[in-house]
Amino acid sequence: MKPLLSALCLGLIPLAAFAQDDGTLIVHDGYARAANPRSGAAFMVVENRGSGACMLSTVTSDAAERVELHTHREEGGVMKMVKADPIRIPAGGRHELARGGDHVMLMGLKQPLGDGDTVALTLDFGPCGKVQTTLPVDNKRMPAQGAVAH
Ligand SMILES: [Cu+2]
Repeated sequence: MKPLLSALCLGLIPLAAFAQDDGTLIVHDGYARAANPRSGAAFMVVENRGSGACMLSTVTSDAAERVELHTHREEGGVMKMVKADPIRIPAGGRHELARGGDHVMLMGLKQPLGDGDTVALTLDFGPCGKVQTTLPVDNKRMPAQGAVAH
């Protein structure tokens, strides 16, 4: 009886020790830019290194009165900016928020976004948790090739 119990314990403890889910959602290559003194947008790459899909549902920031996930959609031959549905990032996948595509919209900026400023964002992935990131403001950065202007 005793040897069997110790074998079970030895087998279970290492599993529990590895049950961590920090650092599975990575934000990189992010920056924010002004559209005008009252609004701006943030762009970044979100990587899911976890073992399950995660949904980016909302983004919050103290820098603006309202923060929304936006995307561009073609309507009647015109590219329009509309509110985006939650963005699903599969396990091992990545999602790019880029100019002309999905982006974080900052509306009602408390201060205009100047080069060298930073914007702190909280990305809410629902059951996958929240990720905080601080992005530099870069108004001079050019859109990636093929992307349309905001
Ligand atoms: Cu927008």
